[in-house]
Order: sequence, then C-alpha cells, then structure tokens
Amino acid sequence: MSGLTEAQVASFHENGYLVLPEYLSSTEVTSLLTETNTLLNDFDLDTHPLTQFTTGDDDTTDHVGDDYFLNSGDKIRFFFEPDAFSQEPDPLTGRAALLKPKNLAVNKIGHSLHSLSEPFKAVSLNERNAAVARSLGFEDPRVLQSMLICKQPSIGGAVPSHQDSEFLYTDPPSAVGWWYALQDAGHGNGTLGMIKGSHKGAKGGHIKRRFVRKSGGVPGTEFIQNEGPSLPKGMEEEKVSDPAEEDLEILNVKAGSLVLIHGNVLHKSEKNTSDRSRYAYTFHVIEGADGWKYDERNWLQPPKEGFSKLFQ
Ligand SMILES: O=C(O)CCC(=O)C(=O)O
Repeated sequence: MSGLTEAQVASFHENGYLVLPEYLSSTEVTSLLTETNTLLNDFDLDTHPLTQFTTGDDDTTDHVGDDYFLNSGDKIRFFFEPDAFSQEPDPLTGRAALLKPKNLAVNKIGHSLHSLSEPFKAVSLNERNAAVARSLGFEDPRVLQSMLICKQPSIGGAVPSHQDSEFLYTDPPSAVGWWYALQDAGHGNGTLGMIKGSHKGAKGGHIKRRFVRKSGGVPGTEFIQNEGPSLPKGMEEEKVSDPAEEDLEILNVKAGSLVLIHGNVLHKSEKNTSDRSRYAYTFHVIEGADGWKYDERNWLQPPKEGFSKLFQ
C-alpha cells in the first residue's frame, strides 16, 4: 500500500487537513449506510437512558458526561439530539418525550464502531489506513473514538469550533481525525468548516484547554487549562501564538471522501437546516509509541486490552 504522496503530506501540514475524494468505494459507502440504518432501527429505546449529546458551549448547559457516555469508549451507544425532545415529559412514563421516531432523533452513535461493527471495522483497521498513518509519521498508531455523526434533517446540531487534541490529549499531542462523508456534505446540510493553517503555533494552534473527566470521583466532564505540551513533536519551535485570522474553508465533499484532520486544527460544523441528512463516520488516531503518553484524565479511557492497533 502506497499511502499519501509527498504533495499530499505537504498539503496536510500546510493547511491542517487534507481532502481525499473517492477514498471509499460506493460498495463500502452502501455497506456502512446499511449498517447505520440497522443500528438506528434496532436499538432498544425502553432501556435507553435518553442521553442527549450536548456540547456545553453556551455556558448554560453541561457537556454530556453521564455514565452512559463516559463508559461508551468500548461500546456502541446512541446519543440523542437535544432538539428531538419535547419540552414536556411523556405523560404516561414521565420520561423525556421524543418528537421524532428514534432513528431520526439520534445525533451520534459511538464510540467503538471500529472494533464492534464488521462494516465499520473493515474501513477503519486496514492496510490502506495503516499506509496513510505511516505517511503521516506514526510509529504505533492506535484507533479510538469512532463515531457515526448523523446530522439529521432540520435538527442536526452544530459542532462548535474545536481541536481534536483537546479531547484525546497525548503528551505531546498526536491526534489525527479520519472523517468519511457517507452522504454528500455541503452548504446547508452541516458540512465541515476548516480554519486553514490554524494548527500552526504561529497562528495560535496550541492546545490551550482539555476536555476531561471531573476530578475527585465527581461524575461528569469539564474543560481545564492545558499545562502540558501544546504542539506535536516537530512543531515545538512555533512559539508565537497570535489569534489566527480566520481563513475558513467550508468543505463541499461527495459521499466516499475522506478528510484527514490535524489534531491542532480548528474546525466546526453548522446546524443541518436542510431536509437531507448528512451522515459521516469518523475515528481518531493517536501515537501509541514510547515517548507519547495518553492522559489518564481524558474523557475516553482505554479498554483493558488497550486501543486498537493500526499496524499489525
Ligand atoms: O461531523 C461533524 O459535523 C463534526 C466532526 C468533528 O468536528 C470531529 O469529528 O472532530
């Protein structure tokens, strides 16, 4: 397997992301969509805690952080759109009441599709991705935090601007996101917005905050200041940290495209206000070699056997 060309690697390092059209075949995309629909139709609503995926970016809501979320790192679990619920509880059960069928109310499915679902595993843990990781300089790439992001029509929530290494912090930072469009993603249906070059230290790309489990046995998650290294190896010399002048690229990608996302690059997505869904599958890769340490306060903690190896 050949991995990325030199020009593709250079473009990734220059912009902080790289779009690879037609990375998945139409057969692979169909198989992932079929699996997604099966998962969405088959999960049991009666025993579900109705956990909503909240980002806590408006200071009035907490970020999702219940046990169902915190223990989902090695499971397949379902997180609802806050806008899928009525303001009033269900009069019969007293539980929160969905305004939509469950399959149209889910924000995301996570966080171990790459190990537990055969179709998702096949497009995650393979030689082709190993070759891409090799091109990006990984020594022992480990796969974690896989998610199917649904972005349902009209209620699919926005994802605020963030850097992936805030969520999956290693010392020093090493995360790279693999993001596959399973449906066409463009203006109006909540596509990715990438801030070009914002991963660079000279443009403010340092990891300044981290998303962690609360300390002292208190349930929940929070953002804390990052006291550790803030740039990946090889970028440490970039000390200047002026706020980046936003150079936003709104991506317009076809189903089957892969977007590689540098762990320090700022990116976001808008609410899906269109009448078509925007399904995307994403997982992340971190460096598992000696010299990098996965942080024990990260929201997602490794299973007993460790995170899935990409190099066999
Ligand atoms: O798919 C989206 O809307 C956002 C994905 C994202 O920001 C991420 O995976 O880090």
